[in-house]
Amino acid sequence: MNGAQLLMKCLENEKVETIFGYPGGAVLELYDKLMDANVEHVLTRHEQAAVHAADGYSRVSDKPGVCFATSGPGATNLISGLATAYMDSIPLIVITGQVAKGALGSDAFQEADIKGITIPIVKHSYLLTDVKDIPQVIREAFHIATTGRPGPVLIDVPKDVLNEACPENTKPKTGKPDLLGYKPTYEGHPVQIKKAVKMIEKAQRPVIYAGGGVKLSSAGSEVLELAEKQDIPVVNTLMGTGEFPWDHRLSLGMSGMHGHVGANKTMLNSDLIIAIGVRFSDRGTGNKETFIKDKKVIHIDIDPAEIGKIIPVDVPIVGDSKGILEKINKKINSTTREKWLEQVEKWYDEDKKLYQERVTNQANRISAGTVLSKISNTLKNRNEDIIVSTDVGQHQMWVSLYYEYITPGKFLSSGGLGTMGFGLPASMGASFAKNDHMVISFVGDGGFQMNSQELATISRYNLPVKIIVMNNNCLGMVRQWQEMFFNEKYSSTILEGNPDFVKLAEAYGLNAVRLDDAKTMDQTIENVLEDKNPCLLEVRLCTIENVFPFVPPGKPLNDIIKEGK
Ligand SMILES: Cc1ncc(C[n+]2csc(CCOP(=O)(O)OP(=O)(O)O)c2C)c(N)n1
Repeated sequence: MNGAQLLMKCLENEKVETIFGYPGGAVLELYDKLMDANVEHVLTRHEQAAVHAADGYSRVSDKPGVCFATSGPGATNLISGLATAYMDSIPLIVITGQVAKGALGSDAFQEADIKGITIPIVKHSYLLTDVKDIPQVIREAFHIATTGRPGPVLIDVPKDVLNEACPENTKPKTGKPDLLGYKPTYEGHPVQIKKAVKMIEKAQRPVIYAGGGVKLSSAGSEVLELAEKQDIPVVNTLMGTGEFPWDHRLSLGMSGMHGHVGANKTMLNSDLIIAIGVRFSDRGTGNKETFIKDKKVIHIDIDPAEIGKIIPVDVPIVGDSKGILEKINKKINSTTREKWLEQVEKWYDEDKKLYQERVTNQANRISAGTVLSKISNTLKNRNEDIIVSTDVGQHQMWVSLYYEYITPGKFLSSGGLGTMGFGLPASMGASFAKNDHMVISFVGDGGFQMNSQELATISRYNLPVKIIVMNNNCLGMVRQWQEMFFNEKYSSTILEGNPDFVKLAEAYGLNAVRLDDAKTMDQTIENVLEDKNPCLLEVRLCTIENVFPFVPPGKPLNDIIKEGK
């Protein structure tokens, strides 16, 4: 048995079923042995797409995504995907080929120090220089990627290590590796938990702020129990989307720069923020001083480095959100908060009215609001598991504002890095993980073209992905900032020379249709959603349609621009 065979055996031992990747010289031996292993390999058309697909696979399953690439350019094409996964705490195992050990550091053909390059954007990394270490490194990598705060782990393997014969009887490792200095905390300190219970019971205007950590720890039902027991409204970050029932009386939706007015006002006027698995990103907090003024903060997070990083915290609880909330829920009394909720409801209704009016006023034309409301309303009447993904830009924010029907663990978006080009390959990966689910992939015309070559992969595997290209013929979000903050100087944001997206999809063998007439909107959308095959819907939007509400960067969350000109 050689290194490549042993590596594949170790991956089988970790129950890996699907690997996304792209071959090359340094991984020829690995790809040779991959064909004999009990693992499906998905050949994407670009390494960036492979790593985003592995990421999408991981986001909707309880497994880390796995990705292969060759040395040099193959490895460097993974960088955006690694950084995306790192920022959103997504567990990945990324295996890159490397030049032979003897050539390391010699600027050999296709040599890049990928371990060095990626140090700030991985949870951990290895240069695997001894075939004997393969079982230990693979076991450790899976352990590190999936425990504590999850994240991507990179393993760089020189090609001679893949070819080398292993000592007899070398076997994959099982069990929990004992790693010096790596002991994630899960339990939460009992004294802090007690303090949190008291603080919540004493609060007059508490709000729960639920982030991506709620999804990662599957703590949705515990958040729900706490909210109901204590009658606390729930606001989510972009990464927390879908974890709290969207139609619950206590649900306020997303807060922050493009958050709901009701959610933002509730956050600012609360006297206690119960932050669960959030990292207080600038997009969420707006002006930090105003954000925390006159309020206490309880922060539950598995990563101690997050506590106090951005804002001061009164009760820090380090550990797994689910277990900690279970303990809080056991200890805490039930109560009702009529006065606070009456006020919150007023803000919420005011906000809702604004949206409903906007959608009603736009009923005769194709707008983000009308299209997304129509898709959301059609799908919520079906009893179906649906995965929703977005790319980055205006359409991403429109989805979070108008598309209501998102269920736990079924929302994919690049929240932290905001990586254009993420959406299409991520939805592809999600479709491999959950092949019985419909996957809806909302993309802008800009971001779509960053990885549109993956239409080939979608077509090849006949993945039931519905690609909704929100085509406004521009880099909408950047154009909006130029309109609002740069005196309408539209520098390089109009996408002249876009292809015919319908023809492009058809060229890859996909069904495709264009929506450019409001009269046909309902029927066109219904037809697309009925289609069991992969298909693309191009939605022709007006270039000047902007996203509102909008809290300008660095401003307090109540400094809200509700409508455009
Ligand atoms: C890889 C990458 N490059 C640049 C940006 C900066 N950026 C953020 S949003 C945006 C515009 C996106 O345009 P489009 O994909 O058409 O979506 P829209 O905003 O129009 O919905 C750009 C260029 C980014 N987020 N990611």
